[in-house]
Formats: sequence, C-alpha cells, structure tokens
Amino acid sequence: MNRPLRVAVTGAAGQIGYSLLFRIASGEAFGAEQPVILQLLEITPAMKALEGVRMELDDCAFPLLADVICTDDVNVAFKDADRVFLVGSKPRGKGMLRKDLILDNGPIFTGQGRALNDHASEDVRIVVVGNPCNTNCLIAMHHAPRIPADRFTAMTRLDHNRASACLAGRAERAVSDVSGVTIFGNHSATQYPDFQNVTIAGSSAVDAIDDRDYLEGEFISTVQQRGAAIIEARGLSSAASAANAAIDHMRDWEFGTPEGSYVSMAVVSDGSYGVPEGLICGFPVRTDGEGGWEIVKDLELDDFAMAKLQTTVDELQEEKTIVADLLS
Ligand code: NAX
Repeated sequence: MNRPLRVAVTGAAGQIGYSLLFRIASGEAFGAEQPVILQLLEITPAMKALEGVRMELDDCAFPLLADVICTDDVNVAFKDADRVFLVGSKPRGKGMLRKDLILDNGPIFTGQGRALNDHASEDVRIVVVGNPCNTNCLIAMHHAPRIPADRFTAMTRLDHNRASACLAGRAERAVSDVSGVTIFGNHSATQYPDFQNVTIAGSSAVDAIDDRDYLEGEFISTVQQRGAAIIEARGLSSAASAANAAIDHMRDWEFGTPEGSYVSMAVVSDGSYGVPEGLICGFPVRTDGEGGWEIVKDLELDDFAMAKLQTTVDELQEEKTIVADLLS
C-alpha cells in the first residue's frame, strides 16, 4: 500500500461535501490502491454537523480511509495537505447572481491561500470549487507565493460534463461518444462551451448535429444557465453533480488524460488564445499523470468563438478588478 494521501476538503459539512467525501474515501478520485487521510474544515457553527458526517464515514468502514481529522482551524486542515478541494463558501441562492457572491466569498480565500502557503505539502494540488471559483482561485494563488501557480486550478468540469451530456442528447448518441468539449473562460453564465472542436462518434459535432442555430444559441445558453435551472427546480444549487465533477477533475489530474484527448480545467493563463497572462481561465487542458498539465493551444476558434471568449475574459478581468484589494 502507498503512503496515505492527505486530502483536505473545506466546507465539508455542506451539500457538495456530503456527496464528495464518501467518493474520495472509496477510492474514486485517487485510485483503489491509494489510502487517504481526510482533513475536513468547517466553520465553528457547523462542527456538530461535521461530526455527524465523520460518524457516517466511520460507519462505511472504507478500507482506504486511514484517518479523518475534523477541524475549524485552517492551519490544521491544510497541514501537509497533498490534495485540496476548496469547496467551502456561500452558495448562490435563488435569484442571486454569481457575481454578488464575490465580495462575500473572496476574503475566505485570502486566509486559505496563506494557510496553504504555510502548511501544504510540496506536491500539493488544489481545485477551487467555491464560487466565484476562478477569482477565488486567483486570490488563493496570490496569497501562496511558495506554491507554484500550476498547483492552483478551478473547476469548470461540471460545465464540461453538462455540455457533453447536452450534445450527446441532441445527437442521440452516448455521452462516451462525445469528445473534445472545452469550457472556455469563467465558470459563470458568460462561459463559452466550445462545440467547434467537438467530435461525436468520430464526426464533427457541427456535422453530427447539423443545426448551427441550435449550437450557437440554445446549446450555449442551456449550458451557461444550467446552474440556475437546477436552483429553480431543486431550490438548492447543484451538489451531487458538482461533487462528481470535482472527482473527475482530480482523477484526471492524478492519472492523466488519455492520449490525444483533453478536459476542461480553469488554470492560470500563459497568454494562450489571447487570454491575458495570470488570469484563472477555463481552457482545454491535457494532464500527464505526474501532476503536470499543459493548455492545448491548437484548437481552431472562428470569429464567433473568439467573440464569446472575449466576453467571458472581460468578465474575469472585471472580477479581478472588484477584488483588487484582496490581490494587493
Ligand atoms: P453549502 O452551503 O451546502 O456548503 C458550504 C459549506 O461551506 C457550509 O457547510 C459552510 O459552513 C462551509 N463554509 C463556509 N465558509 C467556510 C469557510 N470559511 N471555511 C470552511 N468552510 C466554510 O454549499 P454547497 O452547495 O456545498 O456549495 C459550495 C460552493 O460550491 C458554493 O460556493 C457553490 O456556489 C459552489 N459551486 C460551484 C460549482 C462549480 O462548478 N465550480 C458548482 C456547484 C456549486 O454551485
């Protein structure tokens, strides 16, 4: 057996946490041979609920779960952390725009960035889920100068999975037939789900679906608005699907994307596709299974796609301006 990985999860007593922890403990993110120690962070008033979650984890008797640490101290939660899911923050409520959250949630990531800087392991890998996840990731990264920028990522995988399911449904094919989806930009209603480089069962999605108006209109808006549609239907934001996407994100980072394929991750921009350097932006990303990743740079984006990309990048810049005080 390998040395246990220390996996920190913030907001562990929340609804995403409740779907996420059990799947990490069962080996779905880091493999069936990899023991884990869960280091769970909550705010003090939620510690009792977190204790209940720990009891349920105990009751599963997961063979890979070496220990569970529950704490309201960020320095304890991030001590020697190898993998980190930053989920804890306030979710978007009904009728609330994601952007309204920025001023509430941004400061959480200042403190957590510093604690990661001080305590996380050398090979730490971080995914930010809590919204607005791109900008929260930027804030955490800024406050953790010891940690290489490529260790910080934000989650656009839920949008990626939504887009894949949507295209498969429209083409009346299996989701496994769909490849080459990318969510460009911000995890928000401005994101650009690229369909131009998608293939469905080996054919271009544009040919397979043969309805450009649908692809440029309803497809994009359905993916962009899916989070709001879930809130409208459930009265709560996406939870099980978000946890599933977080598992997908970390698993693909851990084990590598298959030869020739890529997934959607928000990572620090190196200027690819004209996105200003330093922004945390959704890109097509290939991972090497050793912790490394690269942005796939050769996708063809026409004028329509580039205009959509510009809109979402403008929003990321705007969010960066809103949190300028937290980045100084
Ligand atoms: P919940 O309100 O159910 O859980 C959040 C938990 O975080 C709570 O238990 C709360 O006590 C805890 N928390 C708050 N501040 C904290 C802090 N400073 N340190 C540690 N814990 C803290 O929300 P949930 O539905 O689990 O959503 C969590 C976050 O994920 C929200 O910001 C939500 O908007 C975001 N989402 C992101 C998605 C993505 O694709 N990137 C999709 C799903 C989700 O909307």
